[in-house]
Amino acid sequence: TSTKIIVSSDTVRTIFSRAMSDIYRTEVPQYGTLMDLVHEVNAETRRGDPVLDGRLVANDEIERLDLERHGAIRVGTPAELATMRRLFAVMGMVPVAYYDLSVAGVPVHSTAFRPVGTEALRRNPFRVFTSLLRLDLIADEALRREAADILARRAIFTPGCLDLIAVAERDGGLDEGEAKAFVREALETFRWHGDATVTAEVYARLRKAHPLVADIVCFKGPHINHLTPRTLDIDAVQAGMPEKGITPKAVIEGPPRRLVPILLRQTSFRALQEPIAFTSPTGASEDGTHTARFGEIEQRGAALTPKGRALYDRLLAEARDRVQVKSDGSNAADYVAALAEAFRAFPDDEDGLRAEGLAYFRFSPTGRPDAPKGADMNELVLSGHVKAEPITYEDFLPVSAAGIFSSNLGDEGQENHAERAARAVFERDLGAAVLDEDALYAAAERASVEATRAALSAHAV
Ligand code: OOG
Ligand code: NI
Repeated sequence: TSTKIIVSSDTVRTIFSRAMSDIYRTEVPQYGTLMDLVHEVNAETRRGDPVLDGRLVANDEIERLDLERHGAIRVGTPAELATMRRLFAVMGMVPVAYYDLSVAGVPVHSTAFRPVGTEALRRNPFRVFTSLLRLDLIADEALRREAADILARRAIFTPGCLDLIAVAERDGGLDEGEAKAFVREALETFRWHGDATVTAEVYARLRKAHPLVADIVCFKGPHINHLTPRTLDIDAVQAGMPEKGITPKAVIEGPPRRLVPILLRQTSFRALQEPIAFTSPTGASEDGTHTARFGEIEQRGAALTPKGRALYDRLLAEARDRVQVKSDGSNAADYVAALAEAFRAFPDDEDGLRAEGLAYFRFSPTGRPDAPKGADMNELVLSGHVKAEPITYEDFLPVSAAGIFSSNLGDEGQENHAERAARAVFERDLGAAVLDEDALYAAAERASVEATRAALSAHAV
């Protein structure tokens, strides 16, 4: 027997994310337009900011930049979620963080499948935000049972896909031919299928319960509902969108524009109205439309420590308490001003963020000799012996983007209790615990501190 030559899971992920992007470009033409705009803005930002550009080049981030995007799917059953976990594992993507969207009035809870190693993230940080429907949050019991029955009848993975997942698990990976076949089969799960599995009448009833319920229950698979490229300057992309015939929402979600970006800023535009075909009792199909898919862009900044995140949450809530964006967007400028005002309390320079322990950093030796003994990392940065760079936030902020902080959280204790219970159910359904995102950033920072200390003391001898 010949030994199988296994391709790295990073490679499988890259083949998949490229193929996904190609498909989405044909399915959602505005995505292609947006990609072109992001490309232009990124090139311009690099030209205008030599320091940023130098950092991207030095860290091999240029390659990652063009590949970088996230997608989102919503599955209907625990079994679908558990198989999704095995599918993503083939691509080196593991579940990180738990997001309880019920606090935002959305009947799902979620995780993000993503690579976690520094090297894997550098190669291709492609991530997929994955939500599981919570039928327990649908009030109408008959409707709940009907939805469960519809979901029980569908198979969202092809037999070929399931076989190749099993092969990867058995052999510890796939060879090149298997990897290509795997991506081809997996795409069947993620692509758009215009044929609904239900009648127009069933669709309408599920939609009335919640639009998301209809989107999750009525189709053959969990079509990817958006694919989001990363830009270096989200304000420039937002400003450039109307010229390209794209109308973004009135304000960018997340922190304000800053010199040192933090966490995640996102903006989106309205989904396509897609023609769909319902089944009908007579066998003939009936035409309809469905709105689920949208466009989104994001700019990523530094991952925050728990202390930084608490400050972020507080300042965001403060701005939101002062100005609520009207649905027509007419007071967007007031909101932007209130946000900027609130965030004056958040240090906007790397030294300040480090000194106050608000963000995570990756440290490395500069090569300058004679580092003072006993100095801490911040002192070594100031003395020029150590370089510090913010660690990029790789996760999501869906709940704060939904804008529910100050008003809807209600009784803190009760909320936390309910969240813990839901999270345990989610992890049981997933078949694994989700990784703690904060622990990952802290470990990355700690590893860089240890490597830097080792390098400095090797130098000292
Ligand atoms: C996912 C929403 C979460 C993001 O960027 O925060 C998300 C969904 O609507 O299915 O993608
Ligand atoms: Ni998104």
